[in-house]
Amino acid sequence: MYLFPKQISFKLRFKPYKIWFGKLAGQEIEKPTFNVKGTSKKLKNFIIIFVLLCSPSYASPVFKDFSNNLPHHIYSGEWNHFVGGGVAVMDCNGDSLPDFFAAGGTEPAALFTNTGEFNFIKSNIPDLFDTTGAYPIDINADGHIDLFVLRIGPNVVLKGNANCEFVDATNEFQIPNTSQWSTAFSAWWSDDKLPHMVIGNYVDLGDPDGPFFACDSNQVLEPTGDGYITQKLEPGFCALSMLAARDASGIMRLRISNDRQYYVRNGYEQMWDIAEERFLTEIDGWKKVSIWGMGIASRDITGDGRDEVFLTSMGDQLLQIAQEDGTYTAAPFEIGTYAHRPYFGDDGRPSTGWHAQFGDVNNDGRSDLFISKGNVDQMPSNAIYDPNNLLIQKSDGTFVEVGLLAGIASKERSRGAALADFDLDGRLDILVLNRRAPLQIYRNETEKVGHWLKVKLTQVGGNFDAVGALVKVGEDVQQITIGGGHAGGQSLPLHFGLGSSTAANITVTWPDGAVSTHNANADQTVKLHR
Ligand SMILES: [Ca+2]
Ligand SMILES: [Ca+2]
Ligand SMILES: [Ca+2]
Ligand SMILES: [Ca+2]
Repeated sequence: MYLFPKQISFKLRFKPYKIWFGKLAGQEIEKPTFNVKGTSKKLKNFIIIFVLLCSPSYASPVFKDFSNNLPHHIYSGEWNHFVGGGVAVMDCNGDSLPDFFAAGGTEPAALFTNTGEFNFIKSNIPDLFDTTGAYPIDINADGHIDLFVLRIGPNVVLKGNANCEFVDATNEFQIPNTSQWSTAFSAWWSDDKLPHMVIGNYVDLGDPDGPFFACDSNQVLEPTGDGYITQKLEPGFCALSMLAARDASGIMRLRISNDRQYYVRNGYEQMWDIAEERFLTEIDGWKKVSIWGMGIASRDITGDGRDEVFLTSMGDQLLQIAQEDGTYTAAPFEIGTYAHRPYFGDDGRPSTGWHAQFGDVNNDGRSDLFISKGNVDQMPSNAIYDPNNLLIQKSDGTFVEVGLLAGIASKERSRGAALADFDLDGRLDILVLNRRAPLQIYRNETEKVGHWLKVKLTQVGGNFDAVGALVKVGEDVQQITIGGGHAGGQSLPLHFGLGSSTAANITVTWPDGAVSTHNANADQTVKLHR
């Protein structure tokens, strides 16, 4: 959006504009490259101002609604499908176009194959009911993504092939029968063989005193060489999201975000040390925080290499800043991410947040944040009209809401979602799965965006997609993880916004600690294999 003053006073306005745009873009303003020699001073100044006004401000993302291109699919069901509704995004046929699996609740789960230009077709998969979500993971390291499908009842592993054809491989992969109300998932590799997988469970449906205050235990699936054994992870506080990642200390730990059901049991957010197989306590600097945890997003936004953690909830959405001493501190309110109530409309009741994800939607080099929102169902304490958020990070590190302007403010009860580049133009698009309403997809059509780079790692051995690796592009570091979000995740190349940079240095720390460095021109996907 450009605001031209009615009368431009060149002398007075030149500097403020220069400063304003420079600050907004977070970089030095480039001098105009055309020849202004010989033009009058007044005209020269006008040309410079015009160029400055037309420089990329990266400030106003524009999305176009392509939901009508999607075959019909909703997430449905009664109270036991108030939570869940995740999407898993991956390329399951090797054409680079992201495809996706969507949970259906009491409707059958569905697989959508991306045929290009924002067209999707429903593909055949085994009939699966009572699904809550799914995470892509290549369990057998054959280069084809598999899906761990979360259900109310036995969870299912679908084995993928080169053509988006999935078959039930729960028995073939010797996955134990875990018949609970599963709502969260994460995974990591402790060696070069099979992954550890962890399942977060919600309410214990077998508890005669339930459903309230009857949180089930969680489970770790531990590889034994050729199959798995299960180990209970207790206490469980009704997990709705789990993420195994390097924490603020740089140690691989499992963060568990827990829902409100635990309040009577004095529950709290949990952090489990993977190597030591124990929960952190106050002695470790793990402060007890109690929220209505629904989803986890994680990304370094302060530039110190430590990932911040964003936790969706009811009312305040909580951003925790990773500290140098390995602890987390709640971000100041002024940061602009609390998003505690609808940002427009006249429903002033608190918001309900679900999936959250960081991603640089304008490629200016700063991570932005998408949050899906929606009432549990008809909960009168919370907003019914609760639009999804798109928070753009400014150069000073604060965030500003642009959801309405960008065209992604939906009135539906949103649950799972994904920021992913569905048309491979380098701009992150948005997919949203809704409770009792059709799927939505929005194409990012922002014209003035920065350069970008995507990085995809693969390696030989049991951890084909190099989960646990760190990828540094310029000064921006991302981890390759499985987990987080709300009931769904993605396995896609990492996306980096580069701002005005037309090339970047890439440093990869592979899961075994080996480091490799690379150079790449901007605006492409770099595939690194070892
Ligand atoms: Ca594809
Ligand atoms: Ca596989
Ligand atoms: Ca950005
Ligand atoms: Ca795109």
